[in-house]
Amino acid sequence: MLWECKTFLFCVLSVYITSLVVASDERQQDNHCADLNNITWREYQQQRVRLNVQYLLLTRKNMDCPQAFNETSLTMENSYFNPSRPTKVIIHGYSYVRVTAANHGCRLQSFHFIGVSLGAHVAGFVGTLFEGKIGRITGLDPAGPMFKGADTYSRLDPSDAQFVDAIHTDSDYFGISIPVGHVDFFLNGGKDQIGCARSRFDSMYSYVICDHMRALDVYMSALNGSCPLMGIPCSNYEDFLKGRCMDCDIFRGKCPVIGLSENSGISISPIPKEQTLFLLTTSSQPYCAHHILVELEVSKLDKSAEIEVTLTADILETKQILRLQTDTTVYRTVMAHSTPQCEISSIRLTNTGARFYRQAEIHVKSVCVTEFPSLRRKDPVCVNNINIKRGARWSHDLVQLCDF
Ligand SMILES: [Ca+2]
Repeated sequence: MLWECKTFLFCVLSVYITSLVVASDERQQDNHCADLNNITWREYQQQRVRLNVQYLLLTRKNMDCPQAFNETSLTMENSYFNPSRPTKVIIHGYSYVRVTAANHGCRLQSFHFIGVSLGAHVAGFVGTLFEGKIGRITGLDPAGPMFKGADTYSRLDPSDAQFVDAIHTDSDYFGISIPVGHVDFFLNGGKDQIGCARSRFDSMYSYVICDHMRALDVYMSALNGSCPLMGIPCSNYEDFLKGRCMDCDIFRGKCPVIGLSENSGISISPIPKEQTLFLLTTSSQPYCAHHILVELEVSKLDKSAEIEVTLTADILETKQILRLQTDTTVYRTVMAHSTPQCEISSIRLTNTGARFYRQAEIHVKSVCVTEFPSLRRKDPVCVNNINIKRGARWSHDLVQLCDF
C-alpha cells in the first residue's frame, strides 16, 4: 500500500481574507475529532460567516478522526504527529498556509506538498521559503490567471522542491498553460476534459469547474492504483495526436506516472525540468486509457472526404472521425481506448461523407493499429486494400491474443 507508514498531514483551510484568517484553537484540548469546515463559497458570500481556518492532522492512528493542531500543539504528548514519518500537506485552492510542522525537527525532504489550483502556487511559495529543500510538490491544475507571466518567485516552478510534478487539466481557463515542474502531465492536451460539459445549459459544475477539478479526480484515481496513468514526452499536443511521440526513450523506456511513485518513477539523473508529457484519458474513473495509433493510407482522392474509425472490444466502442483531403494520402491519429490493443476485436471504417462531401468511393490501401508506449516493440496490426462505397461501412474482425 502506497499510504502505508505515511503520516498524512491534512491542512483544511478556508478562503484567505486578510484579517479574517484565525486558527481555531478551541478544539485543540482533547482528542475529539475535529469537524471539517464545510462552509461553501456561496454561504460565505451570502452570510459573511466567520471563517474558521483549521489545520487538521490525519495519521494511520487516526484515519477517521482528524486532530486539529496549531504551532504548539503539534509536539504535545497527545499529538499523533510523528516527525520521523513522511508527511503530506494538502493545500486546497484559494488558501493560505503557515508551515508549522517544519519547525518541529522534521526533515524537509520528508515533506510532500500537494496543492490544488492556487494551492499549488502557495506550495511553491512555501518551497521558495525553504530554498527548494522540501522533498516534493505536486500541483493539481496550478492556477493560471495572473501566474502565467509571473516570475518563478511568485509561482510554482522546479526550483521550489527536490521534485515538482504537475497535472494540467484546464489550462485554457482556471489552470496554467506553461510547464511549472520537473514533469508536467497535460491530460487530453491540458485544456478540456472528456465527460465535462461544453454547454452553458449543463450544470454549473460541469460547465465551470469540471475541467479544473479533473486533475484532483485523476490524482485520487492514481492513488487508488487501479491502473497506470503514464505520460509520454512530447513538445506539443498536436505532434502527440499525430503519433510523432510514441516512446519514453529519454527516460530509458520508463514513462513517468501520475501518483506517489518516487520522482514519478523517473530513474534518470539529472531529472529534466519542465518536461511536457501528454496522455489521453477516458471520461470517468479510473480514467486510464490505452493509446492506440491508427494509421490510414488511402489512394489519392479527387475530392475531400470523411471516414469514421471505430475500434471495438467487447461492448466498448471508440470512435474518431478523420477528415481526408485531396493533397494527403497518409493519416495518423491517436485514439484513447479502454482496453489494450490486443483486446480489440474489430475495426470498422465508415465512409461518412455522404451528406457533406462529394467524394464517392474511398480506396483504403491500408489501415493499421499499434498501441504505444510498448515495452516490446510489435509490428502494427494491418488490413490492406479496402474499397468503401459512399455512405457504406466496412468492418473486419481481429483475432488476437494478449500475451501478458
Ligand atoms: Ca477548459
